[in-house]
Amino acid sequence: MTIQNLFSLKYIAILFVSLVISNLTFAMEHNHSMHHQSTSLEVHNPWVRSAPPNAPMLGAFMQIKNNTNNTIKLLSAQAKGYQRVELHRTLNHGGMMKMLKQDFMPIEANNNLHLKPGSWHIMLIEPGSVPEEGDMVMIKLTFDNGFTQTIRAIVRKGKMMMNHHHAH
Ligand SMILES: [Cu+2]
Repeated sequence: MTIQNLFSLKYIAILFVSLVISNLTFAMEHNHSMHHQSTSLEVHNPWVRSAPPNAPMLGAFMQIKNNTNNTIKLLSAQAKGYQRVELHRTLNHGGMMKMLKQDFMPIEANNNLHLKPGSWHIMLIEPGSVPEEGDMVMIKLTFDNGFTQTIRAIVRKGKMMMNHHHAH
């Protein structure tokens, strides 16, 4: 084998390796841009139901979308200006609608959890002052995958059993 042949072999090898690397880089960049298009969790239409100025608590509602292949749990919610924030679910107990405190809210893989009146909700308890219609309430959500998100929920009117008969 001549020196020239050896050089060209080396050149081909380098060319091959650099092709593989550029393909890898492309794949990584591609994944990266995909990640930006759909985040693992999305929160849509957050709102707080308006209440009288002396209300001891307010309900917060939203849709949480899980774009991953695993169930994600909402572990807690926090809001400044409230003594306590709890995760609640309203359930029918022998004809009586009861609110029960939950340790977490499960958001199933590739699915939506709809927080709405008469169902899952976030309970904002003992407000320093009750917000008015049109106000924004900042709520920080903490999930079990380490993800946190602070959302701005608008205060607006809502019927007690809004969308109750709407099938999902
Ligand atoms: Cu409640």
